[in-house]
Amino acid sequence: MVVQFGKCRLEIVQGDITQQKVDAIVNAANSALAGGGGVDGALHRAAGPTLMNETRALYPEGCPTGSAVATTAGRLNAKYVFHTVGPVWKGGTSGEPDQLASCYQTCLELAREHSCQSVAFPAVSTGVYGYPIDLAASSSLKIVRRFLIDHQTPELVRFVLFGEGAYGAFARVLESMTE
Ligand code: AR6
Repeated sequence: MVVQFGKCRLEIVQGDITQQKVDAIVNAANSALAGGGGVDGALHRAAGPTLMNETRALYPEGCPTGSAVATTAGRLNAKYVFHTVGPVWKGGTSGEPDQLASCYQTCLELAREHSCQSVAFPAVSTGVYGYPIDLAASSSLKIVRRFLIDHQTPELVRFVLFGEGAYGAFARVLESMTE
């Protein structure tokens, strides 16, 4: 499903984020940038050791929740990986929505700084970190839509959702944005 905001395209697809051919792929990392399971494990495996070598050298103190840092992309079909750290879901009253929005905002700012015209995001925080998928879909799409309308860059933002459930949750929110 695709929605156009001016000259920018916001797209949702079901698939594997490691297979995307875009300027930047976003990783759902942890604050130590220590690698892990889910998207993080899959991206490190597909990219090779470059990611870990660079995060260790450039960001030895890790990355705070709600922020993001950039590395090159090793063997992935991308120029950069933006490692963002989503909030752990604690019921929704500990600042999780703002922290999640801040992940997307920071990644889109990094895309602008690095002249990236296409960015692929996973549904940050909705796996190991337990963020309810419907709430994540709503917050994530809202902040991305706002950024695209305000800045008219990057040309393409693609959410790559891992299953039908996640795709359906994002599709329902995106549909409501076109009404
Ligand atoms: N492509 C697209 N989406 C995927 C893929 C994939 N290959 N694999 C999983 N997902 P998660 P988080 C979906 O757990 O919740 C790691 O250990 C998954 O179904 O990767 O932010 C890190 O090191 C879910 O919807 O990220 C951190 O410690 C979404 O991607 C922690 O997990 C995010 O799931 C971060 O947890």
